[in-house]
Amino acid sequence: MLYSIRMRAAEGGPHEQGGHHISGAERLVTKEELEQISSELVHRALTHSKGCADFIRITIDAIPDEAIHRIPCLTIADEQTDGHIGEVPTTNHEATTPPLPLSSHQQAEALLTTHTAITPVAFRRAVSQLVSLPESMRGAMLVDMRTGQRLDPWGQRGVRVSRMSFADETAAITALNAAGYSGVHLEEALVLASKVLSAPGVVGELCISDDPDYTTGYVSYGSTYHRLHHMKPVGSPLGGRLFFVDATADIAAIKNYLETTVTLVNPPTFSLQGENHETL
Ligand code: PML
Ligand code: MG
Repeated sequence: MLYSIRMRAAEGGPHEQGGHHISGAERLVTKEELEQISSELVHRALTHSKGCADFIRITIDAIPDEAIHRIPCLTIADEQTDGHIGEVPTTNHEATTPPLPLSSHQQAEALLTTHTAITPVAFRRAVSQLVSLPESMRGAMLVDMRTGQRLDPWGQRGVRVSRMSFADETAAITALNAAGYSGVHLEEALVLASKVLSAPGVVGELCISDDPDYTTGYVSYGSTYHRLHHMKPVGSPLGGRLFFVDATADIAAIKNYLETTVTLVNPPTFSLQGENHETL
């Protein structure tokens, strides 16, 4: 029997009463792990770079074995960018041989629009909606992959991906470390991104962390997760997630799957081992 343990924390009161979101995290764990993980999640809420929580809610539910859905882990790719975030007006990429790397947002656009049906117009419109919000959303925005129009009606809450974990966290972290990857941001994002792309109708994701000191984000599509550095300025608390979907997709079914289906992600696999990809 596994237990779902979920933490959400805010400053200035509960989220429902206007509190400012500080942190959210979760795991699927055994009974023996519950006390240790609860204490780790409380510690995280009290020491977060976004502030010190004065509201922390921990929810624990037992999960029947037959409710558990297993999925593969996305494969990690590290993308080279030129160290800038967006447009770089002085660089003429066409005239340069070999071509210089793109900025992080240009590379994100190139990856998603070359390998999926997401259009450049949709990418730009969706990213501009995300980065012009006054405050980060708690969940993700669902956007039309052809137009970039927001499709979900859930305001600042959006869709919150929940009830997921690595099937064997020790094996997953060992495999990540052996390939030169470490850090809770990457571990949790890889689980979440794997679940997101397993939802019917989702063709791609873009993520910018809302943690002020963490500027690495990613795009994902198919079976791959592409890490991108410098996705926002250091110190910015603005981030979020965009899930690109086909306009004909069933938005309520996607939300229901992402929020409620209990999902275990198999450990990641790597073809090349041993490079150094230090993360926070
Ligand atoms: C978050 O803070 O929720 C997003 C973390 C993105 C991790 C990207 C990476 O390091 O691969
Ligand atoms: Mg965060």
